[in-house]
This record gives sequence, C-alpha cells and structure tokens, in this order.
Amino acid sequence: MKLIEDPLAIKELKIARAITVLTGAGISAESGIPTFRGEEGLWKELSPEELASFEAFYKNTAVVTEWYQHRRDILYHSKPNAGHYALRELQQLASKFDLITQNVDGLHQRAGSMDVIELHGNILENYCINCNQRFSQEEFDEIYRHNPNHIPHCYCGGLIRPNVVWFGEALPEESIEKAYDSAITCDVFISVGTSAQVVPASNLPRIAKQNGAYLIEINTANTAISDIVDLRLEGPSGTILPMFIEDYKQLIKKNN
Ligand code: BJW
Ligand code: ZN
Repeated sequence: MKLIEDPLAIKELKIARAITVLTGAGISAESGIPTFRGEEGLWKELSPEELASFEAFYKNTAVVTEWYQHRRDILYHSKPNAGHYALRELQQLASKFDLITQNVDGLHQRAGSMDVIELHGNILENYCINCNQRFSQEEFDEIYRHNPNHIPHCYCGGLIRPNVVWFGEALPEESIEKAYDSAITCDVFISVGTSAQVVPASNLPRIAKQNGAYLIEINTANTAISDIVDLRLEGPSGTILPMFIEDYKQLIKKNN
C-alpha cells in the first residue's frame, strides 16, 4: 500500500536534492526507550527541572546519577528498530542527507547511520565538571561501582556528569551550527518523533520551512509544529519510515 499519495509531496520528493531529518525520543520508543513527555513519559512524575538541569545534578547528585544509570540499563537491553534502519537507508539513497538527533541514546549510530549530528550529547559519555577529564562509560561504571554514595568523583575531586545538554545549557556549538545550516539549505525537512517543545531544536523545522523546504512530520500524535507542516504522516515511525523509504525508492527511479 502506498503511503505518499499527495501530488505536491510526490513532486517535492522527486526533485529534492537535500533531505534533512530531525529525530526525537519517539523514534526510539519502539526500541523500548521511554519518551520524555506524555502518558508513558519519563517525566510523568518528576518535573524536567528536577532531573535534567545542572542545579538538580549539583543538589541531588546521587538521584540524578542513578536516574542516568537506570536509563543506561534500559539502553543496554535495547536495539535499533525499523525506523532507525530506514533512516540509514535514506542516507544511502538521497543525494545529500543530514541526520540531526535530539536523542542521547546512540541508536542511529548503532543502526549504521553516519555523521549523526547530536544536539543534546550522548548518555554513554561522561566528564569531570572541574578539570573536563573525559570518562568512557566503562571507566565511569568502575568508579560508580566502588562508590557507596553513588556520587562519582574524578581523580581531581570534581564531580563526574553525563555528557548531555541540560536545560539552560548551550548546545555543542559545532552541532547546532551544522543543524542550522542544514535546515536553511535543505529541500525537504522531516521531523520524526519529537514533540517540538524544546528550543533551539524545535526552531529547526520552522527555519527549514521559512527557507523554502517542504516540511513533513512523522508522529503518533499532534505536536507544536503540526499546524505548519506540509504533510503529516501519523503513526509509529517504526512502521511509517520503512513505508516512506519504499515509496521514495519508487519516486526516484529513473523515468518515474
Ligand atoms: C512517537 C512514537 C512513535 C511517541 N513514533 N512518534 C523557560 C525557562 C527555562 C528555560 C526555557 C524557558 N523557555 C525556553 C527555555 C529554553 C529551554 C526550553 O526549550 N525549554 C522548554 C521546555 C520550554 N531550552 C534549553 O534550555 C536549551 N538550551 C538553551 O536554550 O540554551 C540557551 C543558552 C545559550 C547560550 C548559553 C547558555 C544557554 C537546552 C535544552 C536541552 C534539552 N535537554 C533534554 C535532556 C537531555 C539529557 C537527557 O536525555 O537526560 O533533551 S530535555 C528532553 O527534551 C531531551 C530531549 O532531547 C528533548 C526533546 O524531547 P523530544 O525528543 O521531543 O521528546 P518528547 O518526549 O517531548 O516527545 C516525544 C514525541 O514522540 C511525542 O510527540 C510523541 O507523540 C512521539 N512518539 N511514540 C513516532 N512510536
Ligand atoms: Zn577532574
């Protein structure tokens, strides 16, 4: 069954040279990783500021550190799903392709996507807030295991934190610059599994549209950008994205 029937969508996808995709927590939901907001969200009981801010980490280091270790446990038992693999395939098909993710789970890379632009860091990396020393997850686990208080310290005495972007913190400069550039220059922008509530990532679809891109949204529910998108494909990304790729392959076939 065909997914893309809208004539304008067909035209735009046929002529598109550069495709940019922005993903959020929804793409990993079918891998068993909870999203942040909504009914099944991680933050149903605790507010974001209680967990995902430097203040929270500084005040409640053990609680926040345990929360990240718990999420890593979930991640170790997860694997990429059909949505992640479909985006790897899209990278191989499109003339120019950028994959921007807000996710910290590394599942796109595990699915084989290359040059992934990580806006909010990676949960399996850690660093000292004092001397900036980097710690692999294995090194971190070793320190954590020998620490009964669950407050991991660097050799210099500084606290060790996950290499993720919390509220009020700046995004990695190189990543956000690449992301803005990609949004400005792409022909088609696809927003997948994000509620589009967190800036600056949520500005990217709007910027793309303002600069002439055709804007597609893939999500199980309406989001903050649903009213401005050109095409909404409603449903789980693990189902929709593989169908999208099949249609796209037909569209870009020569003489089609
Ligand atoms: C499916 C599906 C399926 C489900 N298939 N779909 C007022 C006060 C304080 C701050 C602010 C304020 N107003 C604005 C701000 C700024 C703030 C912000 O945006 N806040 C808003 C919440 C109001 N932003 C920041 O602070 C950012 N930094 C910044 O602005 O810096 C300025 C600065 C400049 C210079 C110097 C210093 C500062 C930083 C934002 C960092 C966000 N970090 C987090 C945590 C990362 C670490 C961790 O993982 O623990 O990133 S928050 C969290 O939200 C995480 C996510 O990446 C991000 C986005 O969430 P996402 O991916 O959209 O997930 P959900 O759960 O919201 O949505 C899931 C979607 O999937 C839903 O739509 C479902 O329907 C869908 N879905 N199943 C398809 N199967
Ligand atoms: Zn240190």
